[in-house]
Order: sequence, then structure tokens, then C-alpha cells
Amino acid sequence: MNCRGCGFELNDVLIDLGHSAISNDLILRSDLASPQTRYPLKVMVCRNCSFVQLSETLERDALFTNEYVYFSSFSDTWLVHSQEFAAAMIARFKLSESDLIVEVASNDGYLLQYFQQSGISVLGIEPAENVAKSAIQKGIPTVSEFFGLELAKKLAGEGFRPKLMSANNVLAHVPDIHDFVSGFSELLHPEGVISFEFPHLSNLIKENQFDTIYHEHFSYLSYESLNPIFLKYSLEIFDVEQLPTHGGSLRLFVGFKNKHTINATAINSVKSIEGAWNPLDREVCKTLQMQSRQIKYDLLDELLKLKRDGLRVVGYGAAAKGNTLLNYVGIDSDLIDYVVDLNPAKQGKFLPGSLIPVDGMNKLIDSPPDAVLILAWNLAPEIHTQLNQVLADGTKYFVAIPKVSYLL
Ligand code: DWN
Repeated sequence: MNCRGCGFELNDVLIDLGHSAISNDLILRSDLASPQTRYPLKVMVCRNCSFVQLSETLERDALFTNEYVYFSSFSDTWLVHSQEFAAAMIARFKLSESDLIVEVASNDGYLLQYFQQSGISVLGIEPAENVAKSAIQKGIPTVSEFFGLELAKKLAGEGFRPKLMSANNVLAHVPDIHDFVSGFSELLHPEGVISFEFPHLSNLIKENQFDTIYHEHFSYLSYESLNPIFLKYSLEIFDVEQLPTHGGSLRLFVGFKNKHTINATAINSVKSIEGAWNPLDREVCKTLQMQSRQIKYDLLDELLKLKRDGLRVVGYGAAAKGNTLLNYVGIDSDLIDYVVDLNPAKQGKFLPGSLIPVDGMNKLIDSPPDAVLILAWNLAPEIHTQLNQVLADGTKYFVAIPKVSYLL
């Protein structure tokens, strides 16, 4: 097995989660009698370039289908974050009506809508046709294809030269990161800026966020592992922000070399954090694997205690990360009756591997829980507030990451 960053042979395991179902591949009731498929879920780190990646990868067409269920607009927290980002980019880079903004993995138009409302031309690129259609229905021009060098050349040939390109939570999702990054270099306006946002590997390690490992995430990213890849395509990271989203993310600002002032202070701060949580440090890897196993034991203990006390336990948020947790811990509907999710594309289906049914909010009224495991722990404050308005006082709320703990 060779590194997808530098081609070096891969021998170092960061964490091994055994076999797991595809996290966003929810099961239709009509398919419940069919066999369930689980695939290896093991993360390797390259000793040569520190690029952290899945050992085995699935075809992207099997992951990002035309029935893809992740729609970004089901989280107010994320929408507010996106609106603030749009305003900040317009101000910082003095974007105007004459500029074009291209978002790669534009989903349902959750972000581009805010740029469009400011009178700026936008173009979305979203390979999942069902999700792209939702954006187009909102009036967001969207190309439903996978982004890479070929599509970049086609768009550049048609005269598209974006001043800003945004790529939120997609850099980790591409099997060929070189083809993907070279596409940005091909399409970007010479003075242009690219903003990449992704969950930061250092937080995954530090906060035991092993549930953010799933087959859709081909890579687990850091400044250190990405910098040499950008440099290869005449791009450089000139600024970096540390964000609270998705358990702690990085936002990298990238442009052509020598075009932008480098924020050395911010970059050095991230480099020192990455040094403290070095994926090549054997102790760090051992601790992550051990902590993940401890969470498995603690969560099973807690669920068994609640069930032995005759209590009804449900899940909230049919999140991709939730399925990695349920599959790794070995939880099914004997322990969690159902999971609630606001997204209609997930309701009426069953979670992959655990086969726990997904329902809407009305299920909470029909079959009120005594305890709620918030699977989308990254959105716990928003979810806790929402459920407090619906469920009885005394209902217990808990999460499993960074450790099994109850919300006050
Ligand atoms: O990389 C990815 C990350 C960034 O987002 C994508 N591959 C997919 C997705 O991962 P996820 O599914 O773990 O993300 P979320 O956003 O943590 O999932 C939250 C789930 O909870 C969604 O299905 C929507 C749902 N939800 C809800 O039902 N009610 C969310 C909120 C805030 C709510 O109030």
C-alpha cells in the first residue's frame, strides 16, 4: 500500500476500527433482508510526508451517489458559520459584483446563497445530483460533476476565473488529492484565493474523535501534510484559522506563490499544535487506539445500565460520524430504539450496520425517551436546546466523544 500524498510505502497504523458499513449509506426498508457489507476502516500515516489516510479506499461513485443524504442546511449552527464566512471573505478580499466565486462541494447551496445575496456571481460544483438539484432549485448555478484537473480545464476554457474558490469539508473526501489540488491551480484567477476548511487531524487525535473516521474521508488532514502538496502546484498557504466547527477545523488560505503576505504567527501556532499531536509518535497512536476502546467499553456499560433500568434510549442526529461509533461499539436497536434526524432524506430509512430506524421529531412525542445519545456531538448545544423544548424535564442527554458524559 502506498501513500496517496508522496507514493512512499505505508507501514504505520494510526488507528484500526475493524470493519464498518458505509456511514452515509442508509438502508431502505425494502433492502433490510439483503446482506449488510462492512469494509475495513484503518487509518495509516506516511513516515515520509506525514499524510494520514485510509488503508483501503472505496470507489467515490459508491460513496457520493445520486441519493447522497448529507444536506448542509439542516444545521443552523453551520448556516450561521457559512454566512459569517461569506461576509468575512467579501470584506477581506474586497470581492465585488464583477468577481466570480466557485465552491467545490457546494452541496445544497448552503454557502453560495450568501455570496449571491451580496450580488456576487457564483458557481457551485456538486457531484451528488440529488443535492445539486436542491441548490439549482434555490437559484444557485451548479455543475454536477466531480472536481479535478479535467473539469478545471473545461471551466477555464469557458472563461471562468474565480477570484475566490471555497472548498469546505471536501479536501478529505477526494481519493486523488493531487488531481484535485491541481484543478484549483488550473482554474484560480492569478490574484485569487482558495479557502480550504476541514476537520483538523490534531483535534481528532487530541479529542478521541475516532468517529469522524469513515470511508467518505479518504484523508485526515494537517498543515504539515498539505503544504508540500500545494507547493507542488505553485500554490502556498499564506494564512490559517483555527475554527470550532466539526470538532475543531482548520481553514487554510491558499494562493499562488508570492502573491499574498504570509501570516507566519498563525502558521507557526498550528505547526506547534501538530508537533504536540504528531501522528508518527507511537505513543500518540497507542493512546488514540486505547482511548477509543475505552469509549467503546464505557458507552456499552452506560447503555446496558440504562436498559437494565428499563429505560428507553434513543439517538439524535443520523450523522455519518454516528454510524462509525455505532458500528465500532456494536450497538443496535436492542440498545438504541431509534434515531431522530430532521433531514427527510434520512427519515424512514435504517442506519447502515446497526439497522437502527431513523425517524422525524414526531417519534419523540409518540415514543418519548428517558435518555438521548447525541450522535452529532459537534452540534450538541444546538440540539440540546432544541430537544429541551420538546422532551420532558428529567430527560437525560449524553455524548460519547471526547468521552462518555452527560450534558448538564
Ligand atoms: O465530512 C462531512 C462532515 C463535515 O459533515 C460530511 N462527509 C458529512 C457530514 O458528517 P456528519 O453527517 O457527521 O455531519 P453532521 O453535520 O454532524 O450531521 C448532523 C446530523 O444531524 C445531520 O444528519 C443533520 C442532523 N441534525 C438534526 O437532525 N437536527 C442536525 C441538527 C443541528 C439538528 O438540529
